[in-house]
Amino acid sequence: MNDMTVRGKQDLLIGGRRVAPLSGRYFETLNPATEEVIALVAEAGADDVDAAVRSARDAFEGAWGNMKASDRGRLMLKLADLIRQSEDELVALESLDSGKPVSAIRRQDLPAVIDTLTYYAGMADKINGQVIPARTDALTYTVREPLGVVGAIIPWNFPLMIGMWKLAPALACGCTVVLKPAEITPLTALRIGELALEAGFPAGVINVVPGFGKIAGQALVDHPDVDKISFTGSPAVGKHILRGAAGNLKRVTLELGGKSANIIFPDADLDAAVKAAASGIFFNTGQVCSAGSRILVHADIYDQVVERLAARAASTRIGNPQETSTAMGPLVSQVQMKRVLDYIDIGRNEGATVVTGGGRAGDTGYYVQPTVFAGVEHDMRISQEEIFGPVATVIKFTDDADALHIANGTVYSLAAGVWSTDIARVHRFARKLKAGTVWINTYGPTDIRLPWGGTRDSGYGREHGDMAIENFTEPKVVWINT
Ligand code: TAP
Repeated sequence: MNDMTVRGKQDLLIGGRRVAPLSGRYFETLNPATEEVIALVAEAGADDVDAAVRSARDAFEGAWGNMKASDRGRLMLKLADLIRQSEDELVALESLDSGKPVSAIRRQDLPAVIDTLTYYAGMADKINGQVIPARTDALTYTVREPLGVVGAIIPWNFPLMIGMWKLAPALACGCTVVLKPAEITPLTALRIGELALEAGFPAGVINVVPGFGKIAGQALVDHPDVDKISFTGSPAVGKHILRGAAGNLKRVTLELGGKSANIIFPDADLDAAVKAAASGIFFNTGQVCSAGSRILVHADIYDQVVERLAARAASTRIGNPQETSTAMGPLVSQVQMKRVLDYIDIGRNEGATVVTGGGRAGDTGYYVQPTVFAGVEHDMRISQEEIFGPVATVIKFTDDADALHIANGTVYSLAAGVWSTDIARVHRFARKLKAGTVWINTYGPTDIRLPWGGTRDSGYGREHGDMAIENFTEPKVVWINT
């Protein structure tokens, strides 16, 4: 399985057909576990993106826009069925392209994709306006109308799942989509687009344009006929998109990075806390926006937590992501591996201590050892900047005020965790932590029914739940004199 390649060139998906890019250019996508080429993928240029936006607009004005909401929901359920039936193929493809372990994709990503699709399928015919009794001489009410054409720009850390977080609510609301997957993980997005056609989605409802961010992504952001950009990725690109979207004042939602604090007090269940802290940073090789990358530990238990965390890190089963026993695969790319190794050097040079890990694992594939840094100070770069790799920074605190000061002391505010059995304390921390999600005595679970996102460098707006409906619709007031 690890040597698997994908047959044929992977063309764009525009207007219900697989088409070659107008430039004729293709790029290689690699298996990060072996560094081997698995497929040649079409590189969308601005003219291809324009064709995709036109086909999305046609579908929006035509077949999709005229379809009953309940029929849209039914098609989404059909797609969920086809995804379920294609589980083996999608799991293998996602793993080959991204290096994620098959066991994790099967346990987490695929079920989340199906859950997201079925949740929003059920919502398609429940998007209501309100009758608002503003006057006695008029009937005044609101309807929620779909925004139109959505540009979805997604990263490489959860290609299937984050793609569906954008597709499903957009489709439920009646929008059409041009999806730009990350250049290094384009394969499952193309396959989902094909499955949607098989399910019966009209041509042009879902278009997939793999390519480079600066070309295909930028063309979507600049396009005057795109009504909304839904983006997940880095704060730098997010801010750039927000500026670019001012061109036609398109709506924007941004899910960006994090440097989340996971705070452990001496009265916590330490077995559970250490286990969750390890998976909070090492899951998906640390390539998670809400990774608990700063583990804040009370001085009284600092040494024992560091020791137990290091033992867990050292026993992580790293290996071939296609094997079901593998817990941790490679990083997604050589660029990401270098970035993480550079940060490990920065941490050493700043004076923090590598307790375990600290280097590349093997010499083929983009593997980095799960690494635990102790003696980390709050103002060090490894404590402030998002590393996006399997690197835990363990920071000592002395009391509640100190913990809060450290936890809230970065430019991010996506998520945080607190481990304690003191009920007053956990409520106090839930209130005072700057984070879109606060986990108490757990770390990391998400659910499509709950709003997800952050503020400051973590993002702009919220995804998931019924809040996502607001992301893809506009209210309209109707005033009828009576
Ligand atoms: P980004 O560069 O932000 O890439 C995210 C997406 O945006 C990709 O599809 C990318 O295209 C596209 N993009 C890049 N430049 C663009 C532009 N000018 N206009 C429109 N789209 C553009 O992130 P990355 O390089 O993949 O990852 C870098 C860092 O981002 C990570 O280390 C991490 O800190 C953060 N990140 C956060 C998350 C979440 S979930 N919040 C997820 C992944 C990464 P390409 O295909 O060319 O990359």
